[in-house]
Amino acid sequence: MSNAPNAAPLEYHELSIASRDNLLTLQSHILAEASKHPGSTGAFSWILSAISLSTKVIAAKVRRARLQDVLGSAGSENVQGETQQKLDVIANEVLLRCLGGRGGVALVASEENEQPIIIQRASGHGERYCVLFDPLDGSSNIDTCAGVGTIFSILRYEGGEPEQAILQCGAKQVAAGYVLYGSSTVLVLTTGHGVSMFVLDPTIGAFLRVADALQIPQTQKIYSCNEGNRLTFEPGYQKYLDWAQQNGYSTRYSGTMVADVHRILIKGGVFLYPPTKKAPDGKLRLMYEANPMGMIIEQAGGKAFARKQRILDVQPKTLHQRTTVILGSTEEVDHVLKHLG
Ligand code: P6P
Repeated sequence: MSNAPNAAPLEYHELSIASRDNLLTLQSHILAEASKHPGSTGAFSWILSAISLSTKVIAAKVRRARLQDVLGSAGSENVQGETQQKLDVIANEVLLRCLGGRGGVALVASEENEQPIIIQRASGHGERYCVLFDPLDGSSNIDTCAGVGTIFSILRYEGGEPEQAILQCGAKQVAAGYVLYGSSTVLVLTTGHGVSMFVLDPTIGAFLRVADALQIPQTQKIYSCNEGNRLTFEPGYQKYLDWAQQNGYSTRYSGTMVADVHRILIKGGVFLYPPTKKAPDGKLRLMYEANPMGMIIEQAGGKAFARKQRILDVQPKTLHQRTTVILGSTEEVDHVLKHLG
């Protein structure tokens, strides 16, 4: 690259890569996606922007939790009968506050609230959406500084009473994503056209895109499962675990779905939460854990099943219903399904 006086103008490809790679923020990505839908009102973009803002606030609170004495139990239980961590309540309130002010939101539903919350019953025009979320997945791991996350799912609001309007199968999601508060703060998003990944740069307070059109490896000898429940698994799952261990598989399990699924998205493998004696229908929630994760994994070229049924085809009956989960690399999911008979 010449800087000599009177040198010919530079071509863009002659610039050094460092000055050429464009800094693409989540905001720019959202606007670029919106520009592909000329008739859009921008409501969908506003919702994604609210989720971006919320998760930046949650990330800041998670990282200072021990310093600000917001670790541990809030002394209350959520609708699941699970002890709420202080940060569960805080994260939930942050999301409700940020989404509550956005015009395109008709309803929100949270793991922490028994019923959907009506934001705007009717508006003059344009698309409106239902936003579902698990505000702080794996929060019991906060005290040990392990990864925790936020999971979200976006459906169209197609009218009707909230309790029914929100009960749509996962295949009708218009967007899904999660934020992992791990060694860095990573946001993974799909709007149905592939999977993009962003990392929060705390020095500028922006999510920067680091990958687009993410593809999950088709195979990887890693399974992620809480084997403490193994003796209560149905025989097919136990046969799979025997087969995997006889074929040199490794196991990785953190107890936070977002962290375990993110590892599988990046490295491949299979995550499974089989039925157990304590959770005969599975432990994970269909609407705001399995469905969004299922959409992301499928968009990345993987599979997501509840026993022998595609998770995104399951017709929900209640907002907080639970499901079993087998998701990850196509070949690895097939190995599990083969043993279920
Ligand atoms: P177990 C966290 O409580 C969670 O909902 C998921 O994030 C995680 O995958 C699962 O439960 C862990 O459940 O029974 O293995 O502790």
